[in-house]
Amino acid sequence: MDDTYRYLLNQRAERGGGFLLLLDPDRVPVDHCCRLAEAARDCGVDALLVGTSVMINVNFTDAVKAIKERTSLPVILFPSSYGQINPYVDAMLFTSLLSSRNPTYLIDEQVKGAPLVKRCGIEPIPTAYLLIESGPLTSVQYISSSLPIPRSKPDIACAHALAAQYMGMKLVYLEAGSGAQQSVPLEMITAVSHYTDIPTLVGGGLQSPDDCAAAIQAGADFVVVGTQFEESSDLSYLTETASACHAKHSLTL
Ligand code: 1GP
Repeated sequence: MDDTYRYLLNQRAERGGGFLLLLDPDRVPVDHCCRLAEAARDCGVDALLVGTSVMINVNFTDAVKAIKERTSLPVILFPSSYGQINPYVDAMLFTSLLSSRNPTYLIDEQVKGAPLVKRCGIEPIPTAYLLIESGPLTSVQYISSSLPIPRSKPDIACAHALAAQYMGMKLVYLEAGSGAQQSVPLEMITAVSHYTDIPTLVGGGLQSPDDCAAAIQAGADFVVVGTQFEESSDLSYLTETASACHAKHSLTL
């Protein structure tokens, strides 16, 4: 039942860090997402995340099906709404926006989505989603009507992450927001990873392989990158980014 979660933990243990490529088929042409999906495994990507903050353009379910058909990597749904749940994913970050005090994203979306997850046979991975202050207002802050955790307050992030652990969640996602001006502070990543026992994902505003390597060195278990590959088909850059997240590989190069 927890095949994808175990797979992620194994990848992280074997490679010294994990790289999750985020594909947003609503913002990016589906053909481009499919090309990346096809190349991802050979480039060293550990798994694909699919999701979008607002559905405007495509039939999301058809787009996810097309992506899934192009890869043997696990495809993990990272939805902003229960309306994105579909049967073509292997697993789903079953997130609760714990940094918010807005009940819609703390519990309401989850109640609406849970029966769909069960019906579709998707592996739910309970995930605490924490928004971190990152400069100008991000889409996710705006859509969720919630305040991010101040970037100079790692202790507040730690308290949220520990609460998530005590509630049985399996991942903590420190999120600066897609295209964020500033990524999650390294001190905060280190503080959270030392303070809790559950693996951390870090994403938002990571702009280079060096940024990704720094997040992993600071204590992130997995790094999530989306925007950098929305327009680029540079597969050597994708390989370089994946390898920067795999601390064991970088140390042996
Ligand atoms: C957004 O953390 C992800 O939810 C990825 O962010 O698009 O800035 O890489 P970027």
